[in-house]
Amino acid sequence: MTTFDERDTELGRARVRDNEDLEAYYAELDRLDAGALWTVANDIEPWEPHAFAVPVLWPWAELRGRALRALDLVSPEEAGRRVVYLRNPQRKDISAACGLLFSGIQVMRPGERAPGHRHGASALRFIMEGAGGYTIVDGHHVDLGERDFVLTPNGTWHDHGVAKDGEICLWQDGLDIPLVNALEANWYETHPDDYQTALYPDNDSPRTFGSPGLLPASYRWQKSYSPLLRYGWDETYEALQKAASVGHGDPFEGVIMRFTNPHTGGHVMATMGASMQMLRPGEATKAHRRTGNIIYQVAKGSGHSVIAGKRFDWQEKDIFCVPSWAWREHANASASEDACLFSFNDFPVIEKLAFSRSEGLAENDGHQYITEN
Ligand code: 1HN
Repeated sequence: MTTFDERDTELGRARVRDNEDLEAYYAELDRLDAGALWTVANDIEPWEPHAFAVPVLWPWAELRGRALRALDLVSPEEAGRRVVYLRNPQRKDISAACGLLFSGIQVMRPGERAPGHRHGASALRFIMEGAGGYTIVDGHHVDLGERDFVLTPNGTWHDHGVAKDGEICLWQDGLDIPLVNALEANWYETHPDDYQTALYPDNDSPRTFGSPGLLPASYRWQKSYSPLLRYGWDETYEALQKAASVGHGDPFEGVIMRFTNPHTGGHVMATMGASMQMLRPGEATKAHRRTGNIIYQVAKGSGHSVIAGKRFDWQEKDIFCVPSWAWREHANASASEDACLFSFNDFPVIEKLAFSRSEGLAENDGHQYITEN
């Protein structure tokens, strides 16, 4: 786990050397299902936030065809959800893509429906390809278009489908499943009618809550998640462009907008947040690091990110992750077009538990040295 650090010789760190008496003592404690803290203290108290996950880029050029093959191999009824999940090589045991976040690619063909269910985990979706997709969340029917961002918060019934005259749809599913399982709080129910029936007019959620700066005056919202279930790409992209036009920007992120619960201004769900950022033509950000895990999807354009000293080149629809506390910086490859990155994260949890910490890189004009290719 934690490797030896020269600071471990400092007073206040465990530095007991083994001897025969101690070994006999440890064996006695072991038989009692106990142990001496100083044998594990340095491992369980890292000097800095320690991420298990490593940075990974999943290229869409490789993934897309594999996801499509699942169309002929399993039905949504057999599979429950026809999803190819993205597995961090260091998080195989918990099926996580990064930190305690899950990511997968779901694929559905026209006329298909995935049965309704609900669970303790929350989910979000970022639509990658296809027209005619929809989801029903607690009776609210929401149409899904490319690059839309959609919520299915914890405990809500959800099922998805694609209209008969639609296209094959592919989207990224982001879930907090590994987090909820780590907290031993997950549960699962199938819908009593197999599939939900819409209980409200189509798209009532975005139509009621999706107008900037406006909320129904009489509405009272008590839930832990946003009443706005879909954030459309056109409005999101326009918001970034407008902010950029008046010089808004961040040296570490470019122009970045956080998806918010319009009722509170806070994160969209209790456990997961999400953002869209724009790297202006030719823009390269400076490196910083922070606690919390992030999974990115390239919404538009191409470029590269340097993560923990390693360069990852990305194209539209590639997915990549940045583990907690890894240095990261992003660059747009184009001098004439902007590039946009969608991302989701565990920041609501980090913030609620008061674990937020961040810093910019001071050396080398704020850029990492590339140490690994
Ligand atoms: C789930 O419920 C969906 O509802 C997708 O579409 C992916 C991955 C793990 C656990 C539950 C969905 C999922 C999931």
